[in-house]
Amino acid sequence: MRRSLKAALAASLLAAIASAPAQAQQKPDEVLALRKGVFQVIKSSFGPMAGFADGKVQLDAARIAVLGARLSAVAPMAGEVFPAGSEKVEGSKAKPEIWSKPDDFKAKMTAFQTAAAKLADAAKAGNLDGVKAAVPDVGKACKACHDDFKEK
Ligand code: ASC
Repeated sequence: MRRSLKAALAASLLAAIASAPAQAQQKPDEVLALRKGVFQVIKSSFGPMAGFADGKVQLDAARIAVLGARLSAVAPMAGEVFPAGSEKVEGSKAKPEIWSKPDDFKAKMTAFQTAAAKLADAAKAGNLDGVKAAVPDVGKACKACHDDFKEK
């Protein structure tokens, strides 16, 4: 293949990828797998820190820093795994209110991300008292969203 043609094809492919709305090409089972995966990462990061704050789980500062970084890295994805058109994905506990009350959903996601970032900052600094202090707001943010937007 001619070099210029190759370059043109590569450029048009990149342009197509860049202009496609996020996840537009995802199949329903991929949407659900990613959604569940994101929340599994959140749970497996926050859960141990919540246990630590409750005195039920032993963790050292290095591990807490890893978990905090992981939580705050993936937290922004939580709002991205409910794309338009995925309202009726089979096997999901997502309530229709996610799409019918987008401002409320977004506000609760933002509150979660803010709380997660605060927890991650304390974790990164090795401030274990700060971690303990920051855990409840993250838990409340999880619950606030689940109460309104997740089926039991
Ligand atoms: C967790 C977890 C949740 C939240 C929620 C907080 O560790 O898996 O869904 O905390 O229970 O209320």
